[in-house]
Amino acid sequence: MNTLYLRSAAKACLLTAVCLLVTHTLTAQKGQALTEAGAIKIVPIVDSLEHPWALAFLPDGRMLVTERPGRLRIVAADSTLSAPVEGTPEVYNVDQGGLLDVALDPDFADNGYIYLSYAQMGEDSLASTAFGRGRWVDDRIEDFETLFVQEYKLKGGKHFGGRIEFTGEDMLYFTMGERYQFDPAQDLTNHLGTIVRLHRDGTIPDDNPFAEASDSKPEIYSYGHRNIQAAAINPATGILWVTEMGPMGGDELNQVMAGKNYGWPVVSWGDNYDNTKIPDPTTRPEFTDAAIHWSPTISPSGMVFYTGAIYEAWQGNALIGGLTAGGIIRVAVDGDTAEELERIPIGGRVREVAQAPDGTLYVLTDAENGQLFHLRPFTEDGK
Ligand SMILES: [Ca+2]
Repeated sequence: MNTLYLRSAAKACLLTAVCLLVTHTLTAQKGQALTEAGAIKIVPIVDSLEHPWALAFLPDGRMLVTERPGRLRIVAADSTLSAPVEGTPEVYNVDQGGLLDVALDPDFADNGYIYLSYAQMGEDSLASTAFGRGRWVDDRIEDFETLFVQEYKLKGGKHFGGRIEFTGEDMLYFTMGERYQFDPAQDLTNHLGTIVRLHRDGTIPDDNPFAEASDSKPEIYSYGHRNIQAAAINPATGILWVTEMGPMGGDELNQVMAGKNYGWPVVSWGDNYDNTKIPDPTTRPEFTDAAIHWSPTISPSGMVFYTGAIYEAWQGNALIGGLTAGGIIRVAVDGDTAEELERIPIGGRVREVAQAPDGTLYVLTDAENGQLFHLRPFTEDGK
């Protein structure tokens, strides 16, 4: 081996080390991330949100943000936060329960409807997931009406699910958890661990998969789910995709098909918290298996299929928030298969990911002192 070779090898090694160091520094540095769509700026625009859960964009450019203890706030264009909006429902603010999703009706410009999902308290401190809608009038909600209540109500504050997603056909999907009850997710006589499909006024579509079955809830669209806190329609197919929190490991990304059983708690790619094994989904082909499963867990919450012009490399991809992942997981979806492509670190527990009308992204982090971040390209002068 000659000296020249050694010297060039050492130089290459040094360059690689420097490159790695630079890449790592950029990726980890506060306020920015290096992604396959280039370097992006991560700008905190609102602090002091108490466990924010969901956000939606008003047509005038302002945003609505839910805080789990039961408050709906307006974020103005200058990032100021409003007092709590009047007219929201009472919520069961215990553990994972509270005010959850917010969504504008696809015909909001004509009808002014805003939908809210929440954990609803019943008698004897029993709770279940519910959603309803009211009209947006002068920055408050009028005549809020509950449209759907999960059966049945239970003690405890776990696994409410709670995402609302509109179809292109005057309907919506509402995702729920199994309230940490396990077996009822396989029982079609209740709504635990299910996704329901309803008309926007809460009535039940005639062509739901169990609409004619005598021993099933006619609202149910799919079942055998654990806790679904992210949902988005793939614009390429019009089909719903959801994530599911697994037990110890085994978080899932699923394409949702009418009448299918997704296996919980009979099968899972994770194990129980008491270390008992759960059979793998491949042992029971009658259940629909996940397109992706994650161990260790990412704790998925919040999801959007990116359709903006700003990040061309991400177009058509699912961007999924991760609480324990501490960032966004970018996933390519092709037919009923999916593949993770990259992770974008945010530096907090990501509860919600939303695409703004201008193609930039907004992210909420879940904490007692949660934040709203704006993800945008750097300006030309590097800001
Ligand atoms: Ca499953």
